[in-house]
Amino acid sequence: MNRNTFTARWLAAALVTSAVPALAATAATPVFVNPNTAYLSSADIPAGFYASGTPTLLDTLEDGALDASLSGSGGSVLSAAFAGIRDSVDADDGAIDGNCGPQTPGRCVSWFNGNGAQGATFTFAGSGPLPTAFGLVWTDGGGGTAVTFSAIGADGQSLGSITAGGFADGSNGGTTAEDRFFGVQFEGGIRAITISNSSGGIEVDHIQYGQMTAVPEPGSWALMAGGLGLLAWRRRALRG
Ligand SMILES: [Ca+2]
Ligand SMILES: [Ca+2]
Ligand SMILES: [Ca+2]
Ligand SMILES: [Ca+2]
Repeated sequence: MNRNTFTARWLAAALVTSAVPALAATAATPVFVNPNTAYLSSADIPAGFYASGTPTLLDTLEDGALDASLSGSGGSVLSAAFAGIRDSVDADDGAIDGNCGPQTPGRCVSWFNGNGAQGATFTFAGSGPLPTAFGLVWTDGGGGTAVTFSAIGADGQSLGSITAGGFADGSNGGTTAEDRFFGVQFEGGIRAITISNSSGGIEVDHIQYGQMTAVPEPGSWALMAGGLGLLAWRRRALRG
């Protein structure tokens, strides 16, 4: 290795090293969360799902509408005015007490589709970068149901799916111990997520997205840009 090659390699290594501290672990291939524990409030978002620890958006639906940064298909918001069966995330009525349903007036809004096999799809419609972490909470479905959660990437490609089941409690009265978080992380960007049941209807809540890796601080970008400029200059110098 001659001196110039060594210098170029050192510069490249220094550049990579300078960028690393601002970034968390990455997922070059999609990573699906195993929905094996109950989700009773946003405190039950799996550790490490979002780089900052919190989502960019968490839509509890309690304002009666899906956030404008999302479009939803397959079902609709089941408002608090609906006197029938509703099944929201437990904490949405202000207390983690084993239920969140029509027994709490004015609270416990969810998303429902009577056609669980069609399921519910949520597509990012915001102006910023695509989410790299995207999820929701399954709150109700048929007792013997298999639940399938899938995702679509930036180019419309399938990012795969996960199927789980055995947690439905056979009640549609707003019980919450069965409720499960389904999510996917992918550093290439996630355009949409879909969840479906093998039978019966489906109900979901706490639709949410964010970033799985930290966005570099402005200072880090300046350092990286400066490093790239130096590397380009050095390469030109080597050719000259
Ligand atoms: Ca509750
Ligand atoms: Ca809710
Ligand atoms: Ca439930
Ligand atoms: Ca249930």
